[in-house]
Amino acid sequence: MTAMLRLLLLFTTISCVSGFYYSLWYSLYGCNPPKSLKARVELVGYDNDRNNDGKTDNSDFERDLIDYNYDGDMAVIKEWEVVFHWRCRYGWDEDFGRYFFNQLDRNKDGVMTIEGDLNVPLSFPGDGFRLRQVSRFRTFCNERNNKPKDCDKLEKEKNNLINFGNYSTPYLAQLGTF
Ligand SMILES: [Ca+2]
Ligand SMILES: [Ca+2]
Ligand SMILES: [Ca+2]
Repeated sequence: MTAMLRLLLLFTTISCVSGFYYSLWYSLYGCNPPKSLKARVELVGYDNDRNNDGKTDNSDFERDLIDYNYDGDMAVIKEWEVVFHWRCRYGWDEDFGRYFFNQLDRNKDGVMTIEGDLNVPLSFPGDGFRLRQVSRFRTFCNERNNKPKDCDKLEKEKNNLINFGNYSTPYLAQLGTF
């Protein structure tokens, strides 16, 4: 990493990260996220089944969170790291990244850690995990008065989002409220 990049890293870590710096980072990292919601959800599902056993559990989460480290501190994931990762890797809106971080930070201490926030056994079948991503985004959009543009895609991609998974019965029941 060049001295210039290190300086940027330090500055963004200790500063309130503005949209300008996010944009700069996206350029530096060569972010090229998927455009469709379906592709994003599939990619989130792929990233969260690292051992490819068809389900997502704590070991998958812990492995995936390594990729959220942008400041050299692997043990602590900050809000801006989540916002950046979700934008760069998946293309989710920054506001949705903050919304997601707030859910990750289960003990509400302002940071995400395995000890503080992933200290309960978690396990989801692959289709259920993907559906959780769709449901979370739908709830986020429903709660917003000023909806990000991505929220328009929900209705347009509704059929694709419903059909891409082989949902099990409990999850199909949830889809009925889509
Ligand atoms: Ca797995
Ligand atoms: Ca970190
Ligand atoms: Ca926390």
